[in-house]
Amino acid sequence: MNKPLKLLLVSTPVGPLGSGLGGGVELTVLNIATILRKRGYEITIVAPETSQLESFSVVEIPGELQILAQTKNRHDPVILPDNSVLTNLWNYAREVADQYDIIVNFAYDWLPLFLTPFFKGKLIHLVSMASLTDVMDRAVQEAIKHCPGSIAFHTHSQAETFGLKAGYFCLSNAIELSEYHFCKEPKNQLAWVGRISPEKGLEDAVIASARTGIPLLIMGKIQDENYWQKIIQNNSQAPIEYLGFLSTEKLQAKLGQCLALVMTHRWIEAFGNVAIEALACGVPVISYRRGGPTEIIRDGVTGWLVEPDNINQLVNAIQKIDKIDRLACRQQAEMEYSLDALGDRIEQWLLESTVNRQQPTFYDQFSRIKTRG
Ligand code: HBI
Repeated sequence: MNKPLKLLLVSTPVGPLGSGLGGGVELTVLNIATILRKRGYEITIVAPETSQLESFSVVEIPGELQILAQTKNRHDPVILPDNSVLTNLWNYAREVADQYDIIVNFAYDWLPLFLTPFFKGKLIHLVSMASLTDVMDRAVQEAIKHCPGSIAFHTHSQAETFGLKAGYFCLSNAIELSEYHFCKEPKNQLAWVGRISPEKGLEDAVIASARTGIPLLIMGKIQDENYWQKIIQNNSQAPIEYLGFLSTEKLQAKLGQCLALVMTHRWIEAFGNVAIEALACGVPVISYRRGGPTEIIRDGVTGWLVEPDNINQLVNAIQKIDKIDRLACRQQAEMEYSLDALGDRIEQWLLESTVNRQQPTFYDQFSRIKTRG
């Protein structure tokens, strides 16, 4: 029996796990850790102090949190605060590296990407957002050059924003499907879910709600208060209801009762977790044809893709939403976005990321997985 592979997962430096500051990455770390532990890997997670992650013990690292990358400008230099938790995380990873077979980075930051060749091909990265800054673009491209197979994205459209057409692994994403329940008969209402911030384009969904007269349930954290106030002032007649930032259990209960989820993002979504949460509840997705959702939604089968920023087309799609079979939406989620489906893709990535390394024991281990079938 081969010894189980040991993996070190290094989390985002923007906040402790469980704080919500890490956004979608927190759920991604939990889902990947859960499915790999279930498949016999030994998982250790290292993250900023006070992190908590369900049934996982976390190695907690002190230090100043990192600035959010999406607040940076494209040509900004790399900025590291004094006693940076990011540098402390990677000092720790260096100290323990010999105890692990693979180190997986989840931070969207220059430092770990730059360090890829320093870890002799053991370090791989899941890049969590589309291209935002020149320094990160270059660091991603250099990591691929030095260590082929070391970079994974959620979608091809996300990879394209880094100028990449090949040389990376496409992981998609997943959710714990057992937490989402199929709803056959929706109410006459629409859903919009996400951080309330300009790049998410909420105003278009609100206008579409006003034009169709169909109430819009809005769920998510208000990240930009001025932006939110402006939407309310400019659309006082729109039938909208703000429900706040909900737990997965409450979110899926509300989302499931909607005719459709409307996605109106201005930026290139790396993936669009809310789209697979909707599909899992049997809710069709109407989205701008932009970024990750274009690789999730089957146009005309599990939702509608419309011309970006075109509110008329949003309205047309809403008015023909009954052409979409809600069961087909749930079935797509079960086929492609279960933790098991993600587990297969992760193991494929781990295998491909090590194929360039001369470590025969590695191959034995993977051949065991491959033969398990
Ligand atoms: N910013 N600097 C930095 N590092 C991250 O890891 C990071 C971020 N902003 C947002 C973020 N991670 C996650 O919320 C998204 O990747 C989902």
